[in-house]
Amino acid sequence: MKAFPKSFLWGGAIAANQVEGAYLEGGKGLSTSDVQPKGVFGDVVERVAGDSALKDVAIDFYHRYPEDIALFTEMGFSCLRVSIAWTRIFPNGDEATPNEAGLAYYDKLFDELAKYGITPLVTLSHYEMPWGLVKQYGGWGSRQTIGFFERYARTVFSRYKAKVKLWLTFNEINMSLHAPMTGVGLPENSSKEAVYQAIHHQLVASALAVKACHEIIPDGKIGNMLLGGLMYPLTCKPEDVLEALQENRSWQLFGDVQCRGAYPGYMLRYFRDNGIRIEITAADREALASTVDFISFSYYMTGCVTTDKALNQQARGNILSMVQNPHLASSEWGWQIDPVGLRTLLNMLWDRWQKPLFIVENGLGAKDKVEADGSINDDYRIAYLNNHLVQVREAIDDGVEVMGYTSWGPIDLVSASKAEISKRYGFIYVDRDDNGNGTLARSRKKSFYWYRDVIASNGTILK
Ligand code: BGP
Repeated sequence: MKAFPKSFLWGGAIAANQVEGAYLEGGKGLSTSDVQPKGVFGDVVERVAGDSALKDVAIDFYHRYPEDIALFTEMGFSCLRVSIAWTRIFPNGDEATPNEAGLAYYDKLFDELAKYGITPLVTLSHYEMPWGLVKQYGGWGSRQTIGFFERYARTVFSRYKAKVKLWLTFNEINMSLHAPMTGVGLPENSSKEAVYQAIHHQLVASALAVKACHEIIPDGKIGNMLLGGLMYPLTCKPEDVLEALQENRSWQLFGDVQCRGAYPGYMLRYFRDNGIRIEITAADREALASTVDFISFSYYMTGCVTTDKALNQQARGNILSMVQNPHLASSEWGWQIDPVGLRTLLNMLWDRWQKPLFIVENGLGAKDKVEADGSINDDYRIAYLNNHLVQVREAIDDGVEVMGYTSWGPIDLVSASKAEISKRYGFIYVDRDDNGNGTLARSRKKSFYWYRDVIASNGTILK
């Protein structure tokens, strides 16, 4: 009978810069997210006294986490994916010693999770890095940033080794190709060579974090995190099929390096063909040999590619550009909804790397309507999640090893792409609008009760 394994982790995923707020409290430094008030593709706007942005307060998780974790517990979460804001620990990024107030904050957060038996899954860097490192060193363009990151990773591994056993290195590491400021701290108009060099530094840093985690937390596990950007050929024309293969390799590259410990031949050819010269030292090669224990990824949509320019009507997700699939419907934000694609992707990743998989983001961003009696009937969200989870169960039945599922944004939060809150993902509604108005009060949507029942039944009520 098709079923989720007993050990399957159920929960939700959030990121510090999209929920915490308190952007200057507890000695925190400015991050790239703090200077991109309009989201990951937005311009950099230097902060000046008296200015404000939606993310400065976000949903005030920094202060309200006990209430929110109690609500997650009510839904039966066994896992919560969070990220540590690097700038709470090293405000400028290059300090010799960490900021104790920042370390103490995450101690309290992890203790709160432990109180309810919720396993934390912690991302070291989710769409933010110290702005100080960008300004003074050129972000990941500088080799020195590898050392700063390793110091940060070793600091948090040592501090939380008894509390956190599951870690992720960089959120959607492949997105740097599309949003270089958010990904690697480089200006949007940077050359391909500069971006790939910065990505190389980040891949080395990721591998050094894997090594450090294994040394410091022998019973821990550390994974990578990919934006699972599955692309289909628009037609069966051989050129389209080849195009899809290459497009998928543009993100699989990251997994290939992180799972196999070296650059694949197709990438070396890409560098050669495009005149891209990357400095890869002998020490880098040695570092890359530390490979991840498991693979995590986000999944929201799929897209198509073709070599036919006339058919190139662009559809856009938050990160990737793609051609529309005539067989799929789209969300209000134009993301093409494809539950079956999740089964395909899980099988594809399993076949390719043979490492356990963790779906650490999936969900539907939608506008919710609060009824006069305060209820929110988000049947569209329930349908989206149900249909995707059914395909996860199919993949498990196919023999794919899946560790767990954390839906994106179990509580409404500030979106990454546009920095708006009206694009809601939550089971829990937060009373705040795009202009920052609202009480920040939390309330349960219809999907809250549905997800609670899914978890309680370990997925058997899915249809
Ligand atoms: C992923 C990011 C998340 C999250 C999600 C939804 O790419 O890892 O941080 O925000 O997308 O995207 P958005 O917030 O733009 O709707």
